[in-house]
Amino acid sequence: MSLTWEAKATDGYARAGTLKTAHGDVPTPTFMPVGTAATVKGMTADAVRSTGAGIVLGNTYHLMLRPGADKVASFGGLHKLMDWSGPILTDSGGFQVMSLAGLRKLDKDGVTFQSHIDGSKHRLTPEISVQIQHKLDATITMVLDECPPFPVTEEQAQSSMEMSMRWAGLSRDAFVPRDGYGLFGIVQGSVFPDLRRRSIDALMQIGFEGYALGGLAVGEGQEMMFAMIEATWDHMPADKPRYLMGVGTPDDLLGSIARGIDMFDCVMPTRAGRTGRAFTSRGIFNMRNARFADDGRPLDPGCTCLGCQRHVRGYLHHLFRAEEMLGPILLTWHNLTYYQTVVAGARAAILEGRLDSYIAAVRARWAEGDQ
Ligand code: PRF
Ligand code: ZN
Repeated sequence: MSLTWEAKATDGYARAGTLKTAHGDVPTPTFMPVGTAATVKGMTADAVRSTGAGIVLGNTYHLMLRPGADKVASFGGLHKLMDWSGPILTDSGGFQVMSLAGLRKLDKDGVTFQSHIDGSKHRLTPEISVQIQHKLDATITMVLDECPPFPVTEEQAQSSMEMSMRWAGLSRDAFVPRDGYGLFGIVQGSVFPDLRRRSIDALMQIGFEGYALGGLAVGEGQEMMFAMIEATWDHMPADKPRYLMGVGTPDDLLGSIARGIDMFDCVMPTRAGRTGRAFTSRGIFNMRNARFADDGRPLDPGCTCLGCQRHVRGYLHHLFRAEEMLGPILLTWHNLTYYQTVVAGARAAILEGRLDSYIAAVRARWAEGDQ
């Protein structure tokens, strides 16, 4: 049987559940660290596990170009290569082609593009994307879709969505089912609730193990993004996981969890960590800031990460100023731990029917700051 998701409790629109896969169970809501190139940058798999992560994300686009899907398969798949025995979700590539590739040409059957690494020519179709994700041994395969830019006219959003729905059917046909593995559809339709509802209907006709919301967090703003989740909540199948792609800040996560989202991925905690930005229970700090030079406190006193357990803020500040590689490593580790802590706290609150007060308390601490 394909992977399943089971609800444990609800609180308003929010859901706490369990994703059951061939590579283990994951409590939801869950945040998936981004391991684009078969690595969560700067982190060993043990370090990623220590943050509380239960599932990580990989990228078809990057891995097909380097080291290549056949190469990954020859090493026994992405889990083995990365030393990550838990589930892995891979994105399908279309979104990354549009944001990263050189020359690219979209047609009704797929996209032809030039590698951003060496300019070589490649093609992705729904079938090719699914086949690559099989070679990578993705626990969760994503359908190939097109994410329209924002803003876009309703006419353009409609024809793009209809193409993505046709591709979703072709992706389903190409997907070879295996026990504990699954294929997720991706809802498109930009900021047009009617298009999004039609997209969901089209995906449900095909049938998927999970439903992702794509085409959001592309510049429409948090309010509009939340409005789209709300507008489609009762259209989504209640017994399948809901994945909001490429989101977001801790505040985005809390607001989206309250609106029924079960899964997230985002480069934010890792990318911010590499540039000295820390997400903490007292808000966002830039560790390069001179105010941390003589600060002898742990970054976030309640945090369980290695950096917060063993080091002071003044050390992190020094590492970033001196451009030492341990700075990005420790801050990536911390940020991922903080994201997992926020989401695990939300899950515990849903199970106890107190999500609203949990969110209010987390937001109040951010507003208070640390001075
Ligand atoms: N589609 C896919 N991956 C994505 C997105 C999408 O729309 C987004 C949009 N935020 C992030 N990643 N396939
Ligand atoms: Zn920490």
